Amino acid sequence: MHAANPLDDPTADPFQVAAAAASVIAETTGVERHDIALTLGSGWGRAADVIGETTHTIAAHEVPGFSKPALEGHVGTLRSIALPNGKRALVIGARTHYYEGHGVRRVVHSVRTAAAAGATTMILTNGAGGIRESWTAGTPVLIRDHINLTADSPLEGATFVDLTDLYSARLRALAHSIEPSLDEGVYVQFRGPHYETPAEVQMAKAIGGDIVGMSTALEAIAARQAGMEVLGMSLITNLAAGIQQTPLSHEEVIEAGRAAEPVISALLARIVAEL
Ligand code: 8IG
Repeated sequence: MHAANPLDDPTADPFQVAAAAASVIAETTGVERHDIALTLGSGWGRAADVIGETTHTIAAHEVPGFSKPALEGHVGTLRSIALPNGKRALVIGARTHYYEGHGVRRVVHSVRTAAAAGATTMILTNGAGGIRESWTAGTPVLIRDHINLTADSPLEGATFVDLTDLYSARLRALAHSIEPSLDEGVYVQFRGPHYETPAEVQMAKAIGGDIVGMSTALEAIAARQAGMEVLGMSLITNLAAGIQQTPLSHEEVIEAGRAAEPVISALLARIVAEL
């Protein structure tokens, strides 16, 4: 059995749990503050090995509020990495997805922990489906904006947060200066865990979406609430249902991620080096 997660207590203050998690990270690593945090989704895991030198690896379940990953290919660790430019990165390899059903507090806990650990830049990556037919599996895309179709929010009560420039124009310009060929797109978060029907993909396209996924929008909102600057990137691991003519499979997604991993990891390392 797992120890009870403090976030499952509805009377708990999620920001206090995040502060406790940040304290454990600081004590375990001896690093008082981390400057940048990265959540590495499907296909992006290798980036942790190339952006800098890992000085500490912490099992996520040893940190308050975190849980073991639900999925193979999602590594349940937090890593403290010394970057070549002297900054410190916290790499979160333990994403909790909304579809796991533990509630949105658990989903955004890693982002709040990163903010409590001192991070002012939040890099959110994911594997996702592509709606644009010009994209192929293995294409990395910058997230320009999102549409949140979960009908949920990490914000509680009358907390009004502006999302006009959620995916920082400054950071997108920086990414473009490093890789001018990067496309940008609007990320549409569905609840999942089923993939969309072709009709739902056509709806996402009609309302302005380019990318379909199951993770990043809720996390980005929490990052903005915490005052962080957000960079979002999707690896297109498949074309969305009905855009590609063959059925979607998780194996296909994992394989596309594996194939693209060296290229996108190197790209992310070059971006992080400029932050
Ligand atoms: I990887 O086609 C991956 N994640 N919603 N749709 C949604 N999420 C995804 C997809 C997809 N591919």
